[in-house]
Amino acid sequence: MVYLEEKLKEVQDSGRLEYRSKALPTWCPGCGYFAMVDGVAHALNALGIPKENTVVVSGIGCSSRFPFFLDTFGMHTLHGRALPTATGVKVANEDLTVLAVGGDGDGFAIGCGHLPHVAKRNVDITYLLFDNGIYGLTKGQTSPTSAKGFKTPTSPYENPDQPLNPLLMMLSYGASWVGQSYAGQPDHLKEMIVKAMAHRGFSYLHILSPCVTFDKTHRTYGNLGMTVRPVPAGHDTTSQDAAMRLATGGDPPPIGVYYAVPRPTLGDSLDGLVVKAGGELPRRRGTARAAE
Ligand SMILES: Cc1ncc(C[n+]2csc(CCOP(=O)(O)OP(=O)(O)O)c2C)c(N)n1
Ligand code: SF4
Repeated sequence: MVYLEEKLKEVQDSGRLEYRSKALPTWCPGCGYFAMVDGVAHALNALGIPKENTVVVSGIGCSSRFPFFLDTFGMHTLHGRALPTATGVKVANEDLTVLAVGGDGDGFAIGCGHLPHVAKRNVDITYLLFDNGIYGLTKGQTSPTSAKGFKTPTSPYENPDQPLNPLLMMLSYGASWVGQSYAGQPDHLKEMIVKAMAHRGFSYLHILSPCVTFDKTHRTYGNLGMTVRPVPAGHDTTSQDAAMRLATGGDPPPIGVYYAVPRPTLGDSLDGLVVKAGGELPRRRGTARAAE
């Protein structure tokens, strides 16, 4: 009881509650996604980003209910379409802090065609990908990141497919910030969301997250708790080669920052075109950011 009271006081004193909506998450008890709500509220508070300057865009899935649980602006769009919508929001108003969120099905199945473009253009948004290795909302079909051999309600004779490697894909598409975290380590998750959001350019944070209802055998807290390990000390986050080696090293690959390099954003390129065409740049307040 004393522990709970102390925890409640810590949350009340932290300023994070200001970013939470009155809607309570409707996820199954124990779902990894709860940690993401607190993680984003923490990051917005830590970076001093006003909630009225923040837009959270999602697709469809259990994970994509996310915008309801924050007291920011938000859009719950179509399945797989969080990234193009988030790109449009950012292009329309560079002053906004824009987050895209969604599941492995939303991002790497129906929405997969958008990934290379948002990465190569270096759109200045953060993409939080909640990877539970399954379609949760539609009751447990295999997803592009499901393990080979995984038995689900819709693959009772085992999944015959190899999983995709999202970290390797995002690195090869040219994302300027790539990292991984785990919902079962909320302090690490908070720190990584802050780092991803502080990056100027496209940041991709892959978050391993158990679906406690439809996966009792693979991506469980028990299994992840025993296999998740940190990125080795001394890893060079400016080396794409080193980051790719990390992304292919282990199941799961380690948690931490893989790659972080500065490069002009889509907004910078568009500004350049406006100047070339003799136009006038809009007046901007500038997005609040902490030093990387
Ligand atoms: C165009 C379209 N196709 C299919 C669906 C059905 N559908 C809804 S959510 C979903 C997959 C959700 O999986 P994921 O993105 O991994 O999210 P999770 O529920 O696991 O968080 C699917 C196939 C849909 N809503 N719209
Ligand atoms: S079905 Fe799975 S992913 Fe969806 S809320 Fe429940 S535990 Fe989370």
